[in-house]
Amino acid sequence: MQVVYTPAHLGHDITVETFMGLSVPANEVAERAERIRAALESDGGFTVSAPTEHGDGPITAVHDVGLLRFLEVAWSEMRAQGIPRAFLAADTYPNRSMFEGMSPEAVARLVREPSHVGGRAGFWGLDSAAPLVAGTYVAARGAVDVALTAVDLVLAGADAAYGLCRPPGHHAARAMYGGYCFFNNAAIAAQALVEATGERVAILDLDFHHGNGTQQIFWRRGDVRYVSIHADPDRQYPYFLGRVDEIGEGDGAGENVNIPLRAGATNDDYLAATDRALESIAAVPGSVVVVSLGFDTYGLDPIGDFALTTDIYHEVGRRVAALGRRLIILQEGGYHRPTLGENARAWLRGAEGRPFDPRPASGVGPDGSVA
Ligand code: Q9C
Ligand code: ZN
Repeated sequence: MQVVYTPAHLGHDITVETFMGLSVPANEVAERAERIRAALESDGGFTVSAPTEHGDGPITAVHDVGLLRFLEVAWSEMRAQGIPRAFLAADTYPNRSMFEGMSPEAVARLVREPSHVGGRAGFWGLDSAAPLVAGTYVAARGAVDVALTAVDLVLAGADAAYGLCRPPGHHAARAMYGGYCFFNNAAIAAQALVEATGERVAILDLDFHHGNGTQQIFWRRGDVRYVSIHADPDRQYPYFLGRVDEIGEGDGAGENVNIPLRAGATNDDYLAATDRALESIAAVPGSVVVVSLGFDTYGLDPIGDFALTTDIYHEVGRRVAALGRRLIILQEGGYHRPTLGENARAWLRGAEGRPFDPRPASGVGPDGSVA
């Protein structure tokens, strides 16, 4: 399988994130993508290539141009405003109750992006878990180009392509970044596929977290079906979206399918959910599926609470490929660094119909024990 990767992600070299008001070691670090690249290179069955530049057009096809412009200048703005922080995080977020009683028209007219960069980050941001550093914008643009180049490979005839996107994307909405995500790589890819093929496109989101951004972008769209398996938002980020009764509206009514799972969800729970998700995708016409692939469903993931093992990723990849549709597979989350490479190798080999040949992953045994 062809893999698209760019070292541009290395510029998003974050070391800490904010969690409930405290600085903690960052989860979404550069080592993640390097582990996956190294594992795929050592497999011998993958060819890694660089993305090509696709410009602003595909980004503003799904994102507010204001978000693009903010992310482009946020770092230099922070410096220009004399704020000597190691990373940019918001000061104040516009909680929806701040505007209670105001008509939607009044909110649109009166509430605007401030000039203070801590206010601007609150205006465009969802949470404090997406620290922005000097190289973030270039890295996020690189991840978009990785996704779009994977789309190009499939449109040129490949059955499947894997985009090693970093930073990830599925929490980023039309006019919002957050949850380690800046641009929604999968949504941008799906939109490009709709435009190129004229067909309906499905997005299968297998990250541990609900892809609130992708859901938001296609909420009213009848041409893109979003199907997601994730932790119940009652107990996990993003908390405010991801429930079963979110089915879409207007042309999109019935096109949004959320499958929330309990804490401790097992391989069997996950395979049952996968089959339901695949049934929903098989029910709509179309020849391409964008997969938002996360390994934070893994049993040892530091921020997830499912119990999946490496071998199940091989089976999930196999079942997704058995849909018989072309696949654009894009990396989202997954934070247990020692096993990321093996989990990716297992999934992608499954999707190609190749057997999995487990290798010890950096001293971590198949049961998760650390040597
Ligand atoms: N204690 C993705 O997986 N909250 N994003 C983390 C950790 C933010 C996850 C809290 C999680 C965002 C792409
Ligand atoms: Zn996640």
